[in-house]
Amino acid sequence: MTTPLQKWVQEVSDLMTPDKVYWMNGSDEEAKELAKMAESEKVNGNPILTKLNDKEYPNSYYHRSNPNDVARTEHLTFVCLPNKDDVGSNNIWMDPKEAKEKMNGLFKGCMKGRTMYVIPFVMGNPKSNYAKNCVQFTDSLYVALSMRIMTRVGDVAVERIGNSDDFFKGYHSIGDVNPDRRFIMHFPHENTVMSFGSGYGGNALLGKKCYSLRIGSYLGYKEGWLAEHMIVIGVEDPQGKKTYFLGAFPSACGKTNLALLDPVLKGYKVWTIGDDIAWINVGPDGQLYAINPEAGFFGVAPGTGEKTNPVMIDTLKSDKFFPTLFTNTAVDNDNNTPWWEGLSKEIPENMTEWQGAKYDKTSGKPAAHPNSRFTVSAKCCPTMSDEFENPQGVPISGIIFGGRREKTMPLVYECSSWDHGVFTASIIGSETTAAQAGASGVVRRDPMAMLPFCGYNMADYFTHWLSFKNRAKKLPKIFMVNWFRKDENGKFMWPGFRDNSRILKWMIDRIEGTVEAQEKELGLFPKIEDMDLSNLNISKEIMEKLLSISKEEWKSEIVMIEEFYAKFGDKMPKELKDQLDILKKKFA
Ligand code: SAT
Ligand code: MN
Repeated sequence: MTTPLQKWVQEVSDLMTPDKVYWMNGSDEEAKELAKMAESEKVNGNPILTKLNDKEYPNSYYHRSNPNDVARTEHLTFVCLPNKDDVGSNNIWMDPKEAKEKMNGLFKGCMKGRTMYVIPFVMGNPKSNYAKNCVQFTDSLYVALSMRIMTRVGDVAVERIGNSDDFFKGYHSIGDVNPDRRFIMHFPHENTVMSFGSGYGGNALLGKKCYSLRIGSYLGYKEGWLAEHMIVIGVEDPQGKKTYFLGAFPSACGKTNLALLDPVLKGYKVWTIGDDIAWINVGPDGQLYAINPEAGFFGVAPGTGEKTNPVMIDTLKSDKFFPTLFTNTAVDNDNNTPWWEGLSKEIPENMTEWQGAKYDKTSGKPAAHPNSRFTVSAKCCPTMSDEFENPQGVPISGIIFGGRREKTMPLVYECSSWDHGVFTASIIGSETTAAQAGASGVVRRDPMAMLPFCGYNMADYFTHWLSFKNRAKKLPKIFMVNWFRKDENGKFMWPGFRDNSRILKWMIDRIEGTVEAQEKELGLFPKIEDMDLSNLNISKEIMEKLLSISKEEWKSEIVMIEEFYAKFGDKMPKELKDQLDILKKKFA
């Protein structure tokens, strides 16, 4: 008897006409075999993978992508629900019928001369009721090996799927890596993504942003849960008590550093559960529980160093999983090790830059691409929590939202209610940095850090968030942070990094109810004497500045928020408009 899965794979291979179809089983032997093949197979004259120094970076390989394929391509990413209004102004819409015709045209015969890798995988621990069954195929060995790191690949997914047709269907071909023939099409109502023409993480590892966030958020809307672009951490206090937090930040706000934090405060420890994605359900006791559906990290290399993220450096040097991949970094030829800006102070003498040329230090250009990446298993991370595999997830006591703001946003405050928290999350904004396209220093709104990842109308998404006040019996506290406020001379006032543990401690004290807060226009603020600033050279005056609210700045902020809200039209929930009115009155 043919299962729906087998039938689907047959149909797809009839369309794409690969020379061979290979089903991945997820074993170590298989991974080693595929890596060996990737070392000998060449694309544009380069091997797909090159082995790196096994002593310093065990099990590690280097990959150089096509220079036109180094990041997500939001303008080529579509959400194809039947009804245009359901995707909202936050997505680009295409009629599903038209989108399928387009993709089938591209897919026809695209794997001639290639192997089709069929990748069955589970997002989440296969033992969890919250886990989801998925199958993606690809004609890229790099993508196949990356999927093994980022998801739970193997027969367990085939067993879970059995005779059912209810699984995520991911179509991927790298095609000819031509930006004019590159599309990432989502069909949330059919649990399907079709992606052509890119091998980059977020475009090609379909379990990640495409499924776990865009399709996931849509499923969550229909089924009563949340798929969020969030870290999940457990903070252990000196008595050994653990408090679990979620955290959402737009890019370039130190999200990964917080997920793997080594706290400066004595006796505190941060346990990592997730660095990018959280699936949040109401548990049997009415509290919110989160799992990380992924199995690895796909992180930005530049800026990762002994000072900013020592735990990640240890993770990258671990030998606990095969393989670890480095993409578009530079290579230090004397040691055959990957290198990127921020890894070491000294720039190695003899390097190959990310596009394959000899690196010229005097060029003023970075040696690694600013979006160069590592792909590494969570098994390699020394701070991974025992709770990472817990099928129930972890009970969430606090949700942290943040952005990068030179002015306006205080270091930390707590929201006064669920509605107020959802409002605060809906207005988060971040200033663009030099690493991003476009002008630096412009505030971009990015509600819940989900703007590029919400797979349906964001106004409906806000309504869904608000609904949790009726779904859950006990809700987490919501906090807003900004590590990046500057003084009149343009200097950062807060040390950030490991010192952010001081802020986590205040949040725990608030959750435990051991400290009071002061009510201000924006929410509940810390009293400076309640914050643990021991061994930190920071004046009371600076602390006051970090926590201050400027009426003038907030008046113009409110104008920007009103403009932003207007984009979502009349579907915008009343609760959020009311919150904006309340805020407006406070600064009138
Ligand atoms: O989309 S990814 O998760 O691959 C990384 C990114 O945000 O660009
Ligand atoms: Mn992300």
